[in-house]
Amino acid sequence: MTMQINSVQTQPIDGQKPGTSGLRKKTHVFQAPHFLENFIQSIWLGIGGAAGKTLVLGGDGRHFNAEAAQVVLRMAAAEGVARVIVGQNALLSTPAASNLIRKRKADGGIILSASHNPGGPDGDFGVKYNTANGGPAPESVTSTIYDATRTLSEYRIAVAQDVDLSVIGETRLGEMVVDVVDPVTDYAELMAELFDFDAMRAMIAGGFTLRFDAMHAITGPYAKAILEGTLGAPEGSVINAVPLPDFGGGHPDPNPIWAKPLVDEMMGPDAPDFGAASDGDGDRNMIVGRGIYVTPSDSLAAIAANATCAPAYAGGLKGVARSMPTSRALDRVAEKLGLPCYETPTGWKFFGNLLDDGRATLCGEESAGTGSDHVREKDGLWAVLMWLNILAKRQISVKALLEDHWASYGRNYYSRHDYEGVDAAAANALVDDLRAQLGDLPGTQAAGLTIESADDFAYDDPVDGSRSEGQGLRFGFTNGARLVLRLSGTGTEGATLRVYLEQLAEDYDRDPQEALADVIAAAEALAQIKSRTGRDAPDVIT
Ligand code: G16
Repeated sequence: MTMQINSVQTQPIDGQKPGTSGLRKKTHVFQAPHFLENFIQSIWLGIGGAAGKTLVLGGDGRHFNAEAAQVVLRMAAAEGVARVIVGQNALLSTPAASNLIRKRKADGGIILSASHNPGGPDGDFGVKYNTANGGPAPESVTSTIYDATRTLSEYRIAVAQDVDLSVIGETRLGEMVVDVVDPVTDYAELMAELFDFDAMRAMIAGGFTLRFDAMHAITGPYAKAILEGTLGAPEGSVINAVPLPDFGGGHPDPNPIWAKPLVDEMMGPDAPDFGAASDGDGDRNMIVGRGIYVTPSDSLAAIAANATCAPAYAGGLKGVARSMPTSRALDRVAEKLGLPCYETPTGWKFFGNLLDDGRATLCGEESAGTGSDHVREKDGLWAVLMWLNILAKRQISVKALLEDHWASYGRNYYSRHDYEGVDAAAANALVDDLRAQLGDLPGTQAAGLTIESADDFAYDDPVDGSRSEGQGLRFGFTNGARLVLRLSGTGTEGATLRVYLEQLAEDYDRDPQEALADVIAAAEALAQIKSRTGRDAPDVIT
């Protein structure tokens, strides 16, 4: 029986411009008539048509994930997509989706997630498109998708029952094959290829204790299978392991604010040896040792310095890359190892070309993202396993490893101050006014620090020659401090002002906020953050 396909008349909907990582909106916005459908049809248009293609589909399980997946399937069937590989119950972590796209040689994939943003009816939802390399669509593709959203007049959707996504195996929606796969299996196999699971198993069998907080988000099943199942960590090592549509009411962002219970436990008297957490869709990570929190920038640098502990990286790294606001701790390691070190704009999509071109093996961001060329997304559990592999090989605690690292390389004291939900006009004015002064600032002082350089970061991709401008205001100071200001591209309410603070030092035992006091004062002097945002203090300090 041929399937009925409806052509639905529609109009462009404002606000469908993809941000740092796909399109993110309040869930109710996505649920409004035609919103999701318009965006999906625009994806088909933006990728030059989906007919005959193979796509991967999955999401982080948040509210509206299951319904949205059915819409995508019906629209894919209407478009003539040949095959959709979908995670059971429409679940896939972002790195697992990236892996499936690559492994199954799919043409691309749709990931339903607003990442670390809260979920639920009053929370956020999101849609990302990843290309055939497994990575987030580059700006050339997202801008074509956006253009399509502005002229769209019709979308096509099949009239059909929901596909049963609870059963693994192949089924059909009209002519289209729907291949329901276990979300964990292929990913777990990949991890076993990369890391020395025997050494990690032996360490855990020898009494090494760990706690992984899945924050009621997507990594629960992955962490249970790998950390408890394969590596033998006792049951209960993975906590909050059941993914929930509202993440249990929590904010699934692995940082000391939102994962406070874990950090408190790690600072307490009965702390396990190792603590970690991941976010809504499984691409971010937080690493905590007994008595010590590891900043994402330090984690990246420590991984770079010790990557050869893991079999997949034993031959050394080709190069490393970090986003511009990420601390320059990585640069110090790269210099010592004689590796190229790339500085890209915020957004994992900018690493794709460097990874594809073999210029970088390891990439990371201050926003709790670390990953390698094994997939084309940042990968939370990968970072956790990398740390465990390093600790198992070096037979050292997290604290000792970090102190050893700082003793050899010096310490880049680092912190990010976020002002969330700020009035968008005020936040834009703050940045615009500061941008207008950039040319006059070098040589002047801000709160006693002398400004050496000031610019608006622009990136020229060395692989495809594309240029991305307006990526954040950078200030270098003569005392080795650095300040970056930019507006987040992932928020859904008002604007989020991010202030990134860094101070190079040879000592390593001061409190970061104290060590950064001068550059914090300089930021205030330059940008009048308090008066312009109406805030006394940041909402989140990482
Ligand atoms: C996304 C991007 C990251 C970026 C982060 C923060 O992470 O994938 O590359 O660093 O947002 O971006 P912004 O500072 O613009 O909010 P995720 O985990 O949300 O996908």
